[in-house]
Amino acid sequence: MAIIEEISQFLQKGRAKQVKTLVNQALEEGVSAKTILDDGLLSGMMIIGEKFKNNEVFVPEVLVAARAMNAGIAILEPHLAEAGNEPLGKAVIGTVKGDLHDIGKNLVTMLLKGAGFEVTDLGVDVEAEVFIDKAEEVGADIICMSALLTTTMPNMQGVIDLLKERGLRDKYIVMVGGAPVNESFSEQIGADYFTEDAASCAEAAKAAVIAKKAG
Ligand code: B1M
Repeated sequence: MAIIEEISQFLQKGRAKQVKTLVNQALEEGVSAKTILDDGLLSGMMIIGEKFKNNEVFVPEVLVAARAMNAGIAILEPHLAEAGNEPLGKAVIGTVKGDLHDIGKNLVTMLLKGAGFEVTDLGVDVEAEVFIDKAEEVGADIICMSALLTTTMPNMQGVIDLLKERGLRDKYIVMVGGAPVNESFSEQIGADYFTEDAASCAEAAKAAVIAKKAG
């Protein structure tokens, strides 16, 4: 589909304005929000990620591409998040301390909302105390943590350790994810769920909350 390829190309060039126009146009043409996201925005960002790894592009190019990605995602949000009225449960989410990557976290937020959760987004570079204090304040069921750097993954453990210290570990469902995170790391730090992508996270969150509420 030509328009999807164009979205990917403009994203890679960091042209947020064109990305917005084309995303709107694709929606008008009846292309599904999921196809635009997966085959246009995410595939463009994967190409940038590969070039970044190979030193073919650098932080400024990645930043403008990320800005274009977020601009496109913002247009898709109402189409991806079609929640009902009653919240299914409450979640707090953030990218862990030291980590500024937020695109994946924003996608997870959007799909959790779509699955019917009330979500408090704590942003990036979130201290362990903030995850827990906010979860207590809003009466969350789930604490969701995202990490994109191998150096910040251990900060997920920090949140779980602090939950234990405060005698709150069993009160929350703890979910982790992000490109370097995997099932065995999740088990090692004592999280409840690792999921690979935003859609699986939303599905698992829904099942976990329903199971928890059923006792
Ligand atoms: Co950064 N960066 N970055 N970066 N960056 C990576 C992560 C890297 C893999 C690039 C590379 O070398 N190939 C590398 C990490 C290497 C490592 O740790 N092993 C890296 C590096 C090194 C850095 C810096 C250190 C670079 C520097 O300054 N020298 C620096 C660190 C800054 C910091 O955080 N302190 C840095 C900075 C940046 C930018 C600011 C330029 C920008 C971020 C902009 C932003 O987020 N607003 C950026 C970007 C964009 C990337 C890449 C290219 C793309 C990340 C992304 O958004 N992907 C990335 C390369 C890559 O991942 N291929 C890279 C799209 C997004 C949808 O995917 O976030 O993985 P992702 O989310 C997925 C899943 O992981 C999952 O759902 C999403 C899909 O549905 N998911 C969850 C995410 N969170 C979840 C939580 C869940 C469940 C699923 O449960 C709660």
